[in-house]
Amino acid sequence: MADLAAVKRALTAQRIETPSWAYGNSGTRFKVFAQPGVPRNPEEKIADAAAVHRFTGVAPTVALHIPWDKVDDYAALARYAADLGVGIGAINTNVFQDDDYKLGSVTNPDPGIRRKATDHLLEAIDIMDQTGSQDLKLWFSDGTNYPGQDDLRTRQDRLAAALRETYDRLGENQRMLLEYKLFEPAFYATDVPDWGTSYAHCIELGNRATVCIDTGHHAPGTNIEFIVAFLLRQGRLGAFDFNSRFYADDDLMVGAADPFQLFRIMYEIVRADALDPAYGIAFMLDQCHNIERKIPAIIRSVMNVQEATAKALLVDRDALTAAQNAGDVLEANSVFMDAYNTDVRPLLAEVRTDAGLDPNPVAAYKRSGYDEKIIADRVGGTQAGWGA
Ligand code: AOS
Ligand code: ZN
Ligand code: ZN
Repeated sequence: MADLAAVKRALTAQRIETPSWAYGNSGTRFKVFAQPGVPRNPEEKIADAAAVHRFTGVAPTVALHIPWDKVDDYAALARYAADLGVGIGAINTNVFQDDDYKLGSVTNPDPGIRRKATDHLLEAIDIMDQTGSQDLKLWFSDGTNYPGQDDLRTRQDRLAAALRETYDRLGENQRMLLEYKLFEPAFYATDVPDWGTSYAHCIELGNRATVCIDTGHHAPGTNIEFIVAFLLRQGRLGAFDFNSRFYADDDLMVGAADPFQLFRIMYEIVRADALDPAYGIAFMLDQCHNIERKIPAIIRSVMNVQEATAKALLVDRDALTAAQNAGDVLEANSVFMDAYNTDVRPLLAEVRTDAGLDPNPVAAYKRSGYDEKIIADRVGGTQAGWGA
């Protein structure tokens, strides 16, 4: 049996980072459905993240995206966040929304454009120095649409050069998180398409370069928990971008489409003792809430991660190992499924009550009046940047 007191301690210590862009308007390339009360500036996005933290108790940091969250004084922005009880987390870069990047950013055939893209990555590190952020998150939309369009191997050389320059500028306590994505917006070949490519570049760079797994960035049917287990074993798993998908990079609420997959991923985390924040994995959300209210959706997402984690912590590891070693396939599977099929909601309600929180964060948010207040106060909220 899992030790319940230890399970509760682990759930209390768990940390989940929310993304600033999830609070703003977003949509698909077909339509952005603007919502009332969305943030008009980075400060208001941070205020919404602070609201999520107030009701969940486990989301004390918010990731920024440059230039969507551009301000004059980042140190002041970090102080503003601290006053609201949250910190600034990863700094996300953007080398995908400029006409110059049509043929790529750091892999572009034009050295001038490569310089511009790399300078943006370096600028993001300057911002990290001011916000106290430890993580630089890189996602490149670079790739090609047609066979022969550009030289696949040379593009890897250009990528490696930009990553090297960026990595070398990182401070002692800063890390690089290199995200991969199989497809989109490039359709024929993506320059960082999979975990193996990201991992190989990280190995070349050094210890502070790690892989970021966005759960929506794989081919259908990919065994993501295997990737998690492999990277943990190699010490190269730096972060997650959690979300869920039915078809492509849907960015839906994590745990909504496939809660069993999320459980299997969290089991590998628990198995490696990597849940504790001290281990260093950044558990981030990367989501867009196009048709639902954003703050309760983010609260719901945080709760989904907590539920998957609680189930993973409840796996009877001794019984599982015994069944595995005995080659008892059915028993091993049944031990695993017993944990998944446990209703952990009462346990999480208890954890929240013990922490002085409402046991039902979504209901508490709805009762709080925050939603009505932002709708009344904020007129003309902005778009996060996606679906423009
Ligand atoms: C894009 O598909 C990726 O998921 C990135 O993580 C992206 O940069 C992020 O959604 C916004 O910064
Ligand atoms: Zn992502
Ligand atoms: Zn994505």
